[in-house]
Amino acid sequence: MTLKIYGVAFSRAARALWAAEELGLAYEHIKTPFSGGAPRSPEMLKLNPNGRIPVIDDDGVVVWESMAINLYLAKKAGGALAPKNLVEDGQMTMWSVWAMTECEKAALQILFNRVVYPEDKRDEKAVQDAMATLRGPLGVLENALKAGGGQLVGGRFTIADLNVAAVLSWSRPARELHADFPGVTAWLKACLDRPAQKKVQAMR
Ligand SMILES: N[C@@H](CCC(=O)N[C@@H](CS)C(=O)NCC(=O)O)C(=O)O
Repeated sequence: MTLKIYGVAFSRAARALWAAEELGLAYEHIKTPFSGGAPRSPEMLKLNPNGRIPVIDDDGVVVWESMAINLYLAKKAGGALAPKNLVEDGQMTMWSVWAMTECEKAALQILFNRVVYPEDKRDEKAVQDAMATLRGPLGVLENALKAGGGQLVGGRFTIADLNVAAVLSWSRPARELHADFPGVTAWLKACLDRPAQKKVQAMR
C-alpha cells in the first residue's frame, strides 16, 4: 500500500501534495473535495474526526493537520528538506506553527477578499485589517531571511520554507503589503516557482 493523500489541490491539501512532490514520494491522490460535506462522510471521519482535509494514510499511519503532515513526510523521507538534528527539528516546527498561528487567518482574509469572493462580496476593510495584522510577522520573516542567507533553517530550502510559503502564498494578492518586504517577496517567489509547486498548481 502506498501513501494516500486526501484532499483537492485547491485547498490546504496542496501543501501535502507539494511536500510529496518535493520529496519524490510515491503517493495516491484521493481528490476529496472540502465542500458538500465530503470530509464528514463516515469513511473520512474515521481518518480525520475533525471532518477536514488534508489527511494522509501512510500505510496505516494516519496524520491530519497540514503542517504536521508535512513535517512527518519530510522526516520520513529524510534528505535536504528534513531536519538534520534536534535543533533544526525545533526550528522547522517553530516556523510551521508560527505560520499557522500568526499568519494563516489574515492571509486567508486577503485571498478571499481580493480573489475568491465575487467582486460585490469583497470586503476591503477586512483586507486592510489583515494587512495590518501581517506587518509584524512579515517583518519578523524579513529579518530571519536576512540572517539566514535567504532561507529559514540550515541555509537550504527545507520543509520550513515550504510550510511558511504555502501559508503566505494566500497573502500575495496584497501586493502593496509585500512591496514593503523585498526579502520576503523574493523568497516567496523562489519557493512558489519551484517545479514541484508548479506541478501542484497545475492540479487545481
Ligand atoms: N488546520 C487544518 C485546517 C484544515 C481545513 O480547514 N481544511 C478545509 C479545506 S482547506 C476543510 O476541510 N474544510 C471543510 C470543512 O470545514 O467543512 C490544516 O491545516 O490541515
